[in-house]
Amino acid sequence: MRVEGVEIDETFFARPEDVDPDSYVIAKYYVESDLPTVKVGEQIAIEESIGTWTKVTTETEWIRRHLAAKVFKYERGSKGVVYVAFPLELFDVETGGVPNLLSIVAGNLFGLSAIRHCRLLDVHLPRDYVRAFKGPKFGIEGVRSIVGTLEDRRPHLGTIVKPKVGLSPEQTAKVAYEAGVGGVDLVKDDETLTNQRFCPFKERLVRVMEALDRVREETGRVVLYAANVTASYDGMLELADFAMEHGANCLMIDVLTAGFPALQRLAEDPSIKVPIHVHRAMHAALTRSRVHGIHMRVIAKLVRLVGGDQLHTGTAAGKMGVKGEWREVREINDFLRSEWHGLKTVMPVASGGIHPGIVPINVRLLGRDIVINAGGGIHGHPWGTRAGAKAMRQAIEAAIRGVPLEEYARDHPELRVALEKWGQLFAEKAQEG
Ligand code: CAP
Ligand code: MG
Repeated sequence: MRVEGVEIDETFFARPEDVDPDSYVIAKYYVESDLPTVKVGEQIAIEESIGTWTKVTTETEWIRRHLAAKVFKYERGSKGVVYVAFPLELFDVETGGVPNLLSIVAGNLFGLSAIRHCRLLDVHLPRDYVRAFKGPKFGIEGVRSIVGTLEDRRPHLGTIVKPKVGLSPEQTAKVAYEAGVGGVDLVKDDETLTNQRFCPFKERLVRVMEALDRVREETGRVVLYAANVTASYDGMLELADFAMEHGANCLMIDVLTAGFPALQRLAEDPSIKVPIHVHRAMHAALTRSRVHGIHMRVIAKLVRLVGGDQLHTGTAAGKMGVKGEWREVREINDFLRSEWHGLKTVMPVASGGIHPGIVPINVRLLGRDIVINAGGGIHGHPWGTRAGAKAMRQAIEAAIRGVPLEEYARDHPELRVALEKWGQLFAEKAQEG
């Protein structure tokens, strides 16, 4: 058949009204090519379902009828959006999980010579597919219930221990204690710190948990410690088992470098009875280009499927990302906080260059059901970590009460000093790009 002036194999083409969203995984791509987008969609459908570069004699009628993906919606011209529907039967739902899904909707297609650029913008997963996964064990409600913020629902305050590497277990525990007393709800390892010789995981875990027990005795508050178990598969399980046996109350994983099945393995392990904090190191290799790669909203969906309880999704203002991207971050956060076929929610984490001066804009643009994370913005406070944590809590209080920071700072000296040091640094990122 001819569409848009080119020949399209009708096995790989459908009308939008013939695509039932309950029976198809639907991928939305932005593409650039010398061909019309509809032809690019057909090429993706062929490569990622039953075809290859030539007709093969081994193909059967059953295969064609049941397993062919179909291009069914597209923008005219050779640049634009195209939708491809993949029959649910194409996927190994029982054992394949996310790797199989990604090998199909985000697989070979990125390297096809006929396509100059391709960005996977979104993926619709049918209810039956989503329900094959268990999702988060805790979600926002579970995390809030541990921390004790179910009632007031203020943003949580997290800190990344800094310097990101180099402190000994004892020094790390001291920083955790100071941050806890100052008012953080979460202490996390940096994504690059796991089990290095200068700070072995096991000793660090024991010491930090002791420090946070002291914080609890002194203040009555529970502070989570997201201990980074990102490692080889077996190494990760060894660290996680040790952590669970020694009183850990949260684990952390770098989901893209460790892989989605690693997160799923932790989340589905009945002996791991703590929330999982998910860092997205390396995401920008996939997400940063506007024309090529994979959009963060796809990664966010997959993290929710396989059981992350908290996920870094970006900031409205901060050191990472690009100007004006807050609308997309907000949209992802709203997805993580909304109903999705019965799976628990995920608490978004705003991180990267956050300090008190830009807390209100982040809370206003990204929503209150969030973790506001600050490393430099706490440990860089001129009066030290404890005062840094206090200043961040004061900024959060001011933000939720709607009081301008300068006004709030008049009788909150920690906040005043932080504002004097950093002012509105990075605030311009919240403007339109
Ligand atoms: C933040 C952070 C996080 C980034 C990652 C860092 O520290 O620990 O890794 O937030 O970005 O090392 O940069 P600071 P994202 O508070 O000191 O900047 O959350 O966007 O994935
Ligand atoms: Mg970091």
